[in-house]
Amino acid sequence: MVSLRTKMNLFLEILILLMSSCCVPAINGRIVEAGKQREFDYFALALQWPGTFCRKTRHCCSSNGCCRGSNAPTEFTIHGLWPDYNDGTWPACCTGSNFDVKEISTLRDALEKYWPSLSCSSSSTCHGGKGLFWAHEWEKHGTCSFPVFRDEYSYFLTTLNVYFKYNVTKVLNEAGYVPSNSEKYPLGGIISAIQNAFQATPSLICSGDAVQELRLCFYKDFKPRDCVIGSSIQNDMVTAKSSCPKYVSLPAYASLGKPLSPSFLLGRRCMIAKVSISYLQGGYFDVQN
Ligand code: U2P
Repeated sequence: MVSLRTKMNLFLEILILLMSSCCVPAINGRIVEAGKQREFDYFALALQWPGTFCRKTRHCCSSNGCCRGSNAPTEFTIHGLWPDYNDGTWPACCTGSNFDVKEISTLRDALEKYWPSLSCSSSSTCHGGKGLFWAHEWEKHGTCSFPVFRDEYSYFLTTLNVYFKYNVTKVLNEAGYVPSNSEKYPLGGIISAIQNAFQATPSLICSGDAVQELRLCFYKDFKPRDCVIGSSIQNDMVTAKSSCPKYVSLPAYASLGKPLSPSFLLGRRCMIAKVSISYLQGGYFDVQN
């Protein structure tokens, strides 16, 4: 016969189990079940175009990449590396792992330059808090990239590597799609330039006619693949899954707000100079401090 004590223990264990596997509210109102999300299908590397993004900037602060005067980014910067499902949905906030900035301290300068926040507001994290843009991306997306990534450092390092290896800004510049506040470019031409370079179809997000974001997609081994599977995007690339019109712009970065103090900019130039990026075979790079 089972004693009352054993019954109580059993009850408590079940209660703890239920609580630890219960639903947690994720960012953007999506409800996810912690620990129960199936493995993702592919990665999307989301890149933002600062020329478009920074036009919306109303406030400046030192953490805002839009506010770096002549050091502001003039190429696509990283938004995030997102594990996605083929049906157009994605997992979010998959573990209880909190972002720890110390884990990426050796990557910090490279992240400031190539993965900057383009706003002054702090970002929501998975567990009800606010934090750095990187904290948001790691907790919301990075934690769902298991088993490809098991830790924060490799998530950020590999994202930088992939970003450098598939240099969208360079491909577009070489095809004649350069930042301009007067030119309009055919969306189909931009998509073709990426397809020719990487043998995969990207997806684009626009704000009006300005390109705001470009997403490159990858299999789990980081070989490029189409962002839209089973769609007519190859035949009807202009209308398929794009928020962009047929002709788009790539706005040039316009200097914002009050220029930051010379000492801030000097400090930044020194930091950036310390980041030496060298490609090793396989696309890995070293960040030397
Ligand atoms: O597109 C608007 C926001 O939805 C999230 N998103 C979109 C596509 C996708 O494949 N995965 C994904 O997470 C992004 O949210 P964020 O990471 O910015 O919180 C995207 O900005």
